[in-house]
Amino acid sequence: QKDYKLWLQYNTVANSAIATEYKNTLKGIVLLGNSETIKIAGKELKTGFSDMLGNIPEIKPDIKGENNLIVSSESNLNIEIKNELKSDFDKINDEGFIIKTVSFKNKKQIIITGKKDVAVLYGVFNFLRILQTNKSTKNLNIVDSPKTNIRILNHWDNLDRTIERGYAGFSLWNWQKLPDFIDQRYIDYARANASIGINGTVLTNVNANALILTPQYLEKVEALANVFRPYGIKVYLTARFSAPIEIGNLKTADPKDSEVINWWKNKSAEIYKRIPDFGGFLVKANSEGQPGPQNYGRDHVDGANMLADAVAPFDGVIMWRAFVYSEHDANDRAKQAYAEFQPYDGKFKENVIVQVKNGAIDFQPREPFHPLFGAMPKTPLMMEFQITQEYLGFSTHLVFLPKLFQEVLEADTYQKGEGSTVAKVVDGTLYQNKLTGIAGVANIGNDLNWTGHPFAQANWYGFGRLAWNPYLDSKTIADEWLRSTFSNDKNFIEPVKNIMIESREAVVNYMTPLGLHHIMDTGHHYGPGPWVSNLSRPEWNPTYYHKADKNGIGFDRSKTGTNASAQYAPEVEKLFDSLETCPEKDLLWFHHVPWNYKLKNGQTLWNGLALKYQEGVNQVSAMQNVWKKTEKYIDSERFNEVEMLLEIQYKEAKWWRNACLLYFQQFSGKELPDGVEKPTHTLDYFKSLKFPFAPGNG
Ligand code: BDP
Repeated sequence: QKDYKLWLQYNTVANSAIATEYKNTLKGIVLLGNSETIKIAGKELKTGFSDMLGNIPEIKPDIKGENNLIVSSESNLNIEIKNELKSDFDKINDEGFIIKTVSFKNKKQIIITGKKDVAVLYGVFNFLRILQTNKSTKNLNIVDSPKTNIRILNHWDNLDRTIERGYAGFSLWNWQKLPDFIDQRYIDYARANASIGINGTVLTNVNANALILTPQYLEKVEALANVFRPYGIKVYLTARFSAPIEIGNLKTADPKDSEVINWWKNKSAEIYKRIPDFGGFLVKANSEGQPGPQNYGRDHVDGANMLADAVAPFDGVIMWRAFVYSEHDANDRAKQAYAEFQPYDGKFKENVIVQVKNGAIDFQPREPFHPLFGAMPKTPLMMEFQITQEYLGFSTHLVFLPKLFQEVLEADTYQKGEGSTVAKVVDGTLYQNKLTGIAGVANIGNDLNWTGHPFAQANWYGFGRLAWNPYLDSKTIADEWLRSTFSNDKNFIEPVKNIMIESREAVVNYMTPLGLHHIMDTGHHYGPGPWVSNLSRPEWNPTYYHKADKNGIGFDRSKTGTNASAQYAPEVEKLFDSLETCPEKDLLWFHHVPWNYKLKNGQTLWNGLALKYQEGVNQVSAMQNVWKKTEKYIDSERFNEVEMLLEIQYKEAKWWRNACLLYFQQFSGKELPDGVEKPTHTLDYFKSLKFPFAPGNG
């Protein structure tokens, strides 16, 4: 099954000139070292060569002749080569690699090296990508290091194997059969992650179950850690704050209680005894009903630092999430995380990193960047992206997320003057933070194709690439991914790349144009529900977010409203605060705008909104037309799957347009403009729809 192989298809190199070049520059392989990691690198090269070129170069015990591929860590390299590469070694960090054509004793060789074996493995995967994307292997000179330390997937996997917000089947982790049964999938998962530089995985849901910390389960976690280790992947777990009560028989989980402190210290020691390179804990505390330090009159700093002390002797890390609600600013959820966390700047221990979602609400199709980025100079902040498409059509909609990720990473916080981008906060260069990271909520399950939608694989891939280098362009990522996953034929790549790049704006247009947000239906977030107003927390209701009325629509977060704009640096605040300068893509995020307001294109807000919904539908229809023409370039299996999925996406885009426009029309009281198709059903019909089959909260 092609789907299963992800971006590691290793298709035969179709262009014979290129294939000949590869064969001529790659006559032998010299693999130095014998760690598991180096063995994996060697195996990967053999698979790659035999699949792409039909033959494996001669495996040589040492460097003889020319045109060899020399694969070795720095320490195993011949001293002369090492000296020759000295200035390159100076440039890389422990996980960075060098791929270079050198002349050694007058003979041309290609070297793949790095300081650690895992860096060599990264180099090998990058080298294979060169072949997969049909780039030249003559005169290579690549020196590349990851820009962040922790490049990690967050699996929201429950112990019963359901996945919160998972749309690709059940959890990969088969707790019942572990530790004795090692599913081949664990290995393939590790390999796929290593190929894009992901070096960590949180196995369990942020809404945590304390049982994972019991010996019964730790034994199983240990088995997974053993599988992942040679691929450079560390295992992390979520820590349920009340675990000392639930599995430790204590009366409290108060972070200042000495028994509690000891319990976590002992628990950590127990884990590290099994898994010496255990990464640490990810914690969701005092959010959405989860227990936390506030239950005992303590704060996030007390909670995080207590856990940080427990793992510090073992170099463990605490990733403490800033996804909280708070009593401050009850009238605007977008302000709450900042209000709660910003005052803690500088108070966390060195091995704590605060994990912040990309936007202040919750993984919407579009949000302005989270105001915490850049606002806590003395605290390492890590990015949390959501790869699983909770609010973006699940695994049925083709939405290329690296475009969204890039928009956030490029955003300028102005916190240290112009050019203080979110990427610089995240990679630590803005404030010289030592600990850095990017997390992605995984979209992976046990579906045959891993991610439900064949194109959702690109989101896993793109996440990994951006975690490695947050400055990469999403177009480059799409290009690489298409070539490695489908074909190098430019008649396929160019049009399909365009639909990927456009797909993000399409979903914004047919779901939440012009800065609208959180108008998805209750609980499961499947489909439109702008009318929903009966949820227990006001800030879970779509009506709280769009605030449509006779006068207009949108959330006034400017200084005439909740003043959320003031959480940004003055330059950004000014931009968002005024109706004239606020980018139209964020208009209704920051302003309550009259229906007759004139948009930049001369349309009234009502007409402009309606036309945006229509544009989203048209974009999906255009995607379908492009896809139809790709049949001759790819396998029929994936062609058919994507074709069916696009048809669903088209239907659902129309559903979104119709339901939202009929609903908002009650307030605007205006006709739909020309060019917008008339809805075929009534508003009551859309409101009556129920979805017992929609995957929900796991
Ligand atoms: C929301 C999800 C919920 C998660 C929560 C979180 O709806 O299932 O538990 O975020 O991130 O997006 O903690």
